[in-house]
Amino acid sequence: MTPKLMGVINVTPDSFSDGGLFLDAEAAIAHGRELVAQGAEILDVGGESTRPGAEEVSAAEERARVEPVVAGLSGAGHVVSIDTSKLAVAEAALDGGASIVNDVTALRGDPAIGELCADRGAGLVLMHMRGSPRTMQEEPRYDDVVDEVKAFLAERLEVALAAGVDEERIWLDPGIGFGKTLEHNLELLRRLGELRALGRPLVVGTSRKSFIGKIDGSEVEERLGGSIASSVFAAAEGADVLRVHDVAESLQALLMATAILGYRIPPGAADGDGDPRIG
Ligand code: HH2
Repeated sequence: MTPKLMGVINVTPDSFSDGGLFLDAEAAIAHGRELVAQGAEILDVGGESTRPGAEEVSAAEERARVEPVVAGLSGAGHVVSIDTSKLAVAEAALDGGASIVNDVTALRGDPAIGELCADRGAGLVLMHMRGSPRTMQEEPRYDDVVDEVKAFLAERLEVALAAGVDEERIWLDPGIGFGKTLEHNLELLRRLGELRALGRPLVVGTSRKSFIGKIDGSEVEERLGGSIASSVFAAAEGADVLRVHDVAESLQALLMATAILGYRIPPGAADGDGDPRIG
């Protein structure tokens, strides 16, 4: 089975790869429809950039950016996740038809997002990040990055469960590029299979990120090859959901890799089809 593709829609002026392209709601909705036509099963709508050093956006501004896009895409029957760490934005998005909250702070920004997801029966993505987007790239250090990310995700999973979120609706993400050096990112991808022991589906986002550029000096718009290679590798190591900007190209690469390798279930893989919306 090929992992699900989560297509990225950044309704921001300053996202690192596509900032300003989809700030207009109609353009963002059209882009979302195009990503679905290309094979995206989930559309991840975000109104605030998490790139290193990004300025924070008020909840009112973030809501104004994402609400029409969430409503337009979920109204057309698409599965929408809201990429936010703010309760008010998450709540408005779920009201507007989103069914998953993608919280890059893993309930550390606004812990009440846990209760919100529990009440609404929404899916929840918990991602590892060291510090906050402003500070995360200041000399990241780990004794063993995989062990530390795994322990963090296990702890955040417990917090989400204590808030009442249905375990079957929780996905975990090692947070590629969030408070990690090149070597940390590579190590996490190389040993991704170790995170299967957490028993929950894994989301992985490598698309266009700067660790690719650190390997070959490529600029953000030149990273398709590295994005695809890392996505295919993550899939082979057991990723269940890949968060990507380039859906058509990623899907073709994944179908090819799957055809060659066949779907292999890594040791310790979670049961079920890994869809938190179904439970
Ligand atoms: N990466 C980004 C944003 N949200 N969410 C999850 N779960 N996993 C990720 O790896 C992840 C994420 C950063 O990418 P992008 O949205 O393209 O850029 P920006 O944050 O600048 O808008």
